[in-house]
Amino acid sequence: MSKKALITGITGMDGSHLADFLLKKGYKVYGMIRRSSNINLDNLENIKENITFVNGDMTDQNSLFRCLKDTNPDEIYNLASQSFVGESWNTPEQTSNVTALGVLRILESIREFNPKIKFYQASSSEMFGRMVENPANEKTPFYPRSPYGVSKLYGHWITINYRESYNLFACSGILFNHESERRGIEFVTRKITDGVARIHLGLNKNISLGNIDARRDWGYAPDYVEAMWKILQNDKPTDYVIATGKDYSVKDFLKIAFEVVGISDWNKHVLIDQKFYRPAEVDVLRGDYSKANKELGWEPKTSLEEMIKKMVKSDIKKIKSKL
Ligand code: NAP
Ligand code: G4F
Repeated sequence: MSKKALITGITGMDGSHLADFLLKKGYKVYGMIRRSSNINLDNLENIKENITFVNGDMTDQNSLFRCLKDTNPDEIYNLASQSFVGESWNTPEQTSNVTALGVLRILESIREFNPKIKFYQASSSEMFGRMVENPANEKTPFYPRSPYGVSKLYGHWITINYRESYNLFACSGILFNHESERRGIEFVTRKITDGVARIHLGLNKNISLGNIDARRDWGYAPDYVEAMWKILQNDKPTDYVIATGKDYSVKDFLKIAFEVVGISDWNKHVLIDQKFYRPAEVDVLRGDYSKANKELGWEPKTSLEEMIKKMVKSDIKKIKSKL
């Protein structure tokens, strides 16, 4: 019989890539979606017929319990979150409710309904924040720098606590930044590839950005969802850093993205706007994925250049189709 997986955050970037991956593995996939005046299933366009949707919200304990009862999954991938760091200063309470307490609510539902369900928590490199060790590994102390990072840290520790308290198969993947053609438009990578596509097509002249000296360890989301799955197939529940081990600046990203459309003087098209600066910045993130490599046989497959090329080309295609 095929395994059953419940994905929270299925409409997002990772949720949709994970659904693609699990369907190919033969899983029965359930996706939790929340009530909204305009549910957006764009990322699931090609697979939505193969997914069973259930209604729930990370801020509503009973709805989560019902999702578990109605689906009785073998595995839960908790990807739902208010995931935009910048927004977390505007809505710190809502961010904490979804991103921190939401994890507790699912763990409580698992404990009550079926403690045998395996649980994956989407932890984040934002927990390392002002990195006290570079590259960061699973033993590096945390130093979050945003309401989002603090909320993720709660989700991370409550997952460990429920594993240790109730013997749950509950694990975190501490994923460093990962991107794809489905990345939300507010994140810097997609904002750049969309902007480059518009400049290339003669629709815009510039891209307005904040701190372009920030450095990130950027991987490709389809490679990273494989790591999520591998973490739950392991024989022991534990946590893993998932990263590429290389960091680049936003400036490096701009240079590569503009080169895809043959523009070498990228700085002529970039404006710096203070409104995109953050009250507290994470200057650099870089991860050491050697534990995942050794124990899970996982490694990143897609280079930064390959990924940026895919994203720029996809944005050109998307924009052209709407002209
Ligand atoms: P994303 O594209 O922003 O997707 C977030 C998902 O969460 C969406 O499906 C959204 O649903 C759902 N959601 C938000 N609030 C909810 C609520 N109250 N109840 C139920 N669902 C809710 O994020 P992503 O980039 O795919 O990231 C997936 C997870 O990994 C997130 O937890 C993120 O924090 C974490 N993470 C991401 C990265 C990265 O670089 N991408 C790195 C480390 C960790 P709607 O469509 O209804 O808004
Ligand atoms: O693309 P970002 O918004 O991603 P950030 O803050 O690193 O967070 C992402 O990765 C985390 C993992 O480390 C996830 F947990 C989280 O959910 C999310 O997926 O910003 C990247 C960097 C920042 O330093 C930001 O200050 O780019 C800088 N930046 C410069 N100009 C900008 C902009 N970021 C955005 N979003 N927009 C700008 O105009």
